[in-house]
Amino acid sequence: MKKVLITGALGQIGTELVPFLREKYGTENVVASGHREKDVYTEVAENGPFELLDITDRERLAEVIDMHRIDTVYHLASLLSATGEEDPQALWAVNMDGLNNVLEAARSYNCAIFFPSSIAVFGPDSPKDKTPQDTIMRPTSIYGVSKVSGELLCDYYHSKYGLDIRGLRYPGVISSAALPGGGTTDYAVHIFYDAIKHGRYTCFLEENSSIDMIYMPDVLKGALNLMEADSEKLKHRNAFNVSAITVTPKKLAAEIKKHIPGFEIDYDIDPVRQAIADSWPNSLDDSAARREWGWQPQYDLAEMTKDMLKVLGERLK
Ligand code: AKB
Repeated sequence: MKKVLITGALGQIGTELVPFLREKYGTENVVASGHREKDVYTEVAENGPFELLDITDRERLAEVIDMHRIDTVYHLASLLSATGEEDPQALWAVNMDGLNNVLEAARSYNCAIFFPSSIAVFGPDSPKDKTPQDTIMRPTSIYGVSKVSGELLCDYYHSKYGLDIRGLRYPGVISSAALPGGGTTDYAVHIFYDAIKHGRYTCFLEENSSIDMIYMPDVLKGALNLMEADSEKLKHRNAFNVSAITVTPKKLAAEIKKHIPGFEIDYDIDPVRQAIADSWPNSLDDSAARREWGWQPQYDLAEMTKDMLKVLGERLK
């Protein structure tokens, strides 16, 4: 049986990945970790093994891996694109020093690693539509710079030390259990909360800003399927484009309106996040993921919207 460590376990993805993997591998075999004192009092921490862990603390990371005999790390601890522009140095410390620590610990303890990358690896010079798996990557956000550097570092550790490192380039993630923190695609989550609570939403991106999205059940399934895929079949291993829904704020609002007819959207553009969004692809080509390990998302725009409104509606009652 696997022994898994999840870093950044209280974030948007971790909050749902922890119970998902505990269901699969057994609660005792999935160790969640977070860096804030208050993380100890969360459901994720109370329902199974939990360690306080600051990812920039290399010794503590090695101690946790050693103590729990970890063989697989889902390394989710990361700062996102908008937060990164506020404090590039803090982003570099968490995203790059943190990843470097994980790779070094994985080398010592021979762990497999899941590393989530992002559409942020692409920049204004990348093809805008159906951006290919392998193409020019010159990102202009510090977050994108860290993710493209992270992908290269993971490749290096695979070829130099033979570590089994796999990863996905996530587009915006839509989910109902935990809010995203400090991303450019956060509008696609906030819109649901405000639609349910207030019947209206003020969006910080322009109405026709196109960015791909993916719904949490597909995020979880994708990560697990990639980690369990036959390594012989993986040509790209680390950093597969994945996508499910190509959407703009205007299209998403129209879909929500089908369920909440009085719903209204208006716009108050945040120049920082708009500039980041403008530098990213409109849509991704995820055919390499489909071909090499059978990526097949279940949720399109209509199904995701229906499910989000139902699940979140219950939660916010
Ligand atoms: C962000 O908006 O920063 C993230 C991402 C696309 O990686 N959600």
